[in-house]
Amino acid sequence: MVKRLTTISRLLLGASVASSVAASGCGIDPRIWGNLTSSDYDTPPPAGVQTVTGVASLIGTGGTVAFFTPGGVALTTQSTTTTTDGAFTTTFPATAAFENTVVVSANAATATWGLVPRVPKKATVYDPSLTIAMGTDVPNAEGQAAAVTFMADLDEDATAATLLLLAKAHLSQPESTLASLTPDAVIDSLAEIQALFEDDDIRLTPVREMVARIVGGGITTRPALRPFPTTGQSYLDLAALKAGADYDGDGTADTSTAAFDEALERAMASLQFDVCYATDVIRVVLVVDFREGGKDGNCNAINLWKWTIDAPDKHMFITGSLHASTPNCTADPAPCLENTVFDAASQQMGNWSPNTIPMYDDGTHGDKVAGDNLWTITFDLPWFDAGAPNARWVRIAYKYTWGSQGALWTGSEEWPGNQRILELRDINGDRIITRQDLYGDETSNKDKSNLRSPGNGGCGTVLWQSDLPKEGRNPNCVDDTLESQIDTNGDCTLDSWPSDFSAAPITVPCEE
Ligand SMILES: [Ca+2]
Ligand SMILES: [Ca+2]
Ligand SMILES: [Ca+2]
Ligand SMILES: [Ca+2]
Repeated sequence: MVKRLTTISRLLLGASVASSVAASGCGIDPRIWGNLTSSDYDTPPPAGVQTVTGVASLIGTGGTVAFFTPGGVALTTQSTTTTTDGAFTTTFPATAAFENTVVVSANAATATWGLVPRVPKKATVYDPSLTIAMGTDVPNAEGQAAAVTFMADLDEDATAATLLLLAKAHLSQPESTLASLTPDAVIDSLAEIQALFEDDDIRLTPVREMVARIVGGGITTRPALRPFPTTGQSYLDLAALKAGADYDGDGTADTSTAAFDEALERAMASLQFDVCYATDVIRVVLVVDFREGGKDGNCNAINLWKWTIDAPDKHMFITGSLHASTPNCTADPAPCLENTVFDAASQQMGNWSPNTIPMYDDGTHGDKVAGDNLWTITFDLPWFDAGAPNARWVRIAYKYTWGSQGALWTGSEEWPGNQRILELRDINGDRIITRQDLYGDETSNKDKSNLRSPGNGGCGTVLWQSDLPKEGRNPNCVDDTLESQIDTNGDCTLDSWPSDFSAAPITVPCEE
């Protein structure tokens, strides 16, 4: 795909971009480019990076700076070190959006925290790269720069404010993360905390003073606050305090985290926002991996082209509907769906018209990375909590097609005659249903003619997992009908929850 640059492309791009064209990847936006040059089909420029700069003056020179997703996954590519007076700079790939990123700057004795609410991805590769100073230029949803003055220096107060937001989500019921808040909600919440700090609000003063002593008071042997404690664990790591340390300032050495935990709880009660989830609708993210080399449930290589014929203009579609066995209020007791709701949801999924509902590999609609051949679609589907795992939940059926808009089934479908089935139960507690499938995998949730071998748990068909345990069922039937982990390293053992998507749960205003 690398071709010579035409004169017109040089004029359009300018010399600086043109000089980097040779190093770019294919697939980011070739159609736009093809139209511009009409006859020539040139490689577009690379998407490049967005730059984030910050200061951690308390940490000083030579400290570490680590970045984490709101759920606590380290973004190792972004990690860096501080230079003079704690300044740091890092870059994020502009092909994906990074929301509510947590920053931890540390030296041997202590650590301070901050938040970067939004690092946007580029809508097109021709967008200019941004440099985002943490305190002054955080882009909001409208793309305007918002000031988050606190974050100009990751000091004691930036740490306390970050702690309050992390804890507010973590300690909510059900437990959550800052992924459930929009970046603008985080920007607003930081402004709210800043106003409370400026007013010396007495509800926040105790925890604010404790954080200042813990991170800046020389009473620790190593960083003593945990940004991502496990359930039930304190944010304060008592073992990191020096012997005789007095973190609450009452003149006596502290031997428990109780004072800190109580102060944090009191401060959180002063914050307005709560995280509440919609109860009648759930976000469903379906990702299909169309890369060569995937292995199926028998650990055999998948042939993408067993039933599917390739052509230059093809891309990924999905079609499906709610599954007929979903509890229906005309026949089943509550919880159930009304016919009108059932029909509307099925329509949303394409209602089994092939090649009408496109999937996305352009970084939109929940797709994380453009051009990586992982195709994504997000549906907000009617939902209810059926309670027990062996109750019937909302169920969907679907199939992927590699086709052109409006084409018929033949030569575009994964396989003829069967469908994939999925029950909308949130197994990993993130309030999203995520399912990452391998295109053409006939050993997974393919319903009727399933090729999973008996030795790998197959019996020729798939049973709903929620129909377990039921008398008379073949104990050897695969029940791969729920969101599940995926195999990320090709060893045929499932190891990780899907993370190559960009979606947050559906939140609603909490009732008073
Ligand atoms: Ca004390
Ligand atoms: Ca993708
Ligand atoms: Ca989930
Ligand atoms: Ca694995």
